[in-house]
Amino acid sequence: MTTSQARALEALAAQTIELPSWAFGNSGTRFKVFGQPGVARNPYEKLEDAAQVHRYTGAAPRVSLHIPWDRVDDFGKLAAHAADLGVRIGGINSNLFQDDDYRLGSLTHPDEAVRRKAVDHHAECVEIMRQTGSTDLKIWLPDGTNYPGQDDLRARQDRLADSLQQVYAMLDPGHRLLLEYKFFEPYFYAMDVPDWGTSLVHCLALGDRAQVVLDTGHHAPGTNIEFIVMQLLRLDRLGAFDFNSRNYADDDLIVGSADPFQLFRIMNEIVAAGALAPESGVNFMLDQCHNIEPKIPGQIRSVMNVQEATAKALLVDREALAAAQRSGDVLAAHGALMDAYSTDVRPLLAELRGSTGLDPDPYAAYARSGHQERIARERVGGQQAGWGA
Ligand code: PSV
Ligand code: MN
Repeated sequence: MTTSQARALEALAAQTIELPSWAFGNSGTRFKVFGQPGVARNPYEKLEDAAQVHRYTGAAPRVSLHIPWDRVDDFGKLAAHAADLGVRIGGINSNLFQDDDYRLGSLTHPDEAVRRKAVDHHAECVEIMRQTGSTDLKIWLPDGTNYPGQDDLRARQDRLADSLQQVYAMLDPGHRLLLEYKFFEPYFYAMDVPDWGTSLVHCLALGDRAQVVLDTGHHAPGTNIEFIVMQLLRLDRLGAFDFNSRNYADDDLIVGSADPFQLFRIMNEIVAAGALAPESGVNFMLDQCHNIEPKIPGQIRSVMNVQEATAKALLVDREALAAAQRSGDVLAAHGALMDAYSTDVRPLLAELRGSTGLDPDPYAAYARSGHQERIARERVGGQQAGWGA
């Protein structure tokens, strides 16, 4: 084994990826939600499914919750259940997009009473963070307008800044506020946090513990996402990723499926900035929906895709790359990246898994385990969980 492979193995052993609870519920498009046998019926079962992903990959020890979808009577009990399963609760996602009061906005709404309701929802989320040991409050702001003139764009920003300030003030010292941006949907003229610049401006105004969330599906086609990654890292404001793939809109497909090269380029910026280390604070999360494929294997595949892109980024010969860049050798510099990207890293990852007692092929090991058949058999009756339920 070369030194660079050994170093890559060490870094890969420390990498973790956070799973979304909602990936284990039924999901679909506005046209159809396809149910699947054995789908989790409550947050406890979602955690059991997530724990399977961790069991076979060894790299997914945390689960994000979405409130109110994952509301339970006793969050301490839910956290203990997670611990029993060998995982823990990750970020707490607030939900500002499924209440009739939010038709014209939530944290930006013209009516003070609606803004208060949206702010208060975060008090519940912060309390859940305390009860589950979570450190991240994640806010995706669905607010926006559909028509020019519908509302005053600047006043909405001012109201948002004020609401976020109130939410930030609720946090405990070890907590972070993570603000996600998205350029369109559910509104189609002007979103109130459409881009990383707007998210960053609000985070800078809030304080050090406010950071930007980059969801890979939330950009216009052709956007150079790795540039944004680099810039946010440079400013120490990249809090987390929501990883997924897009072909057209916010498709929420398996990360690395539509454009594995883009995922490699993103991970290359991460590795180059030393941000892979857990201490960097960048939380690598998935935000995906498995509408037609089975959910647990879909998440396993996703974790493996992130690991593969990371392994390739770790194999970039940084010295050769820097030398080529310094001497202006365009093709040698590009070649240094492409050599790493073209490397088959599956044997290296198999070795990583073998060294920790895991099956070298998590996907096949899960398929052989009989778990999928067992949950299909046992989880009968009750209401299957769903995105939005
Ligand atoms: C919005 O499209 C988003 O990316 C936010 O992260 C939400 O919390 C999530 O999707 C829900 O699936
Ligand atoms: Mn997201």
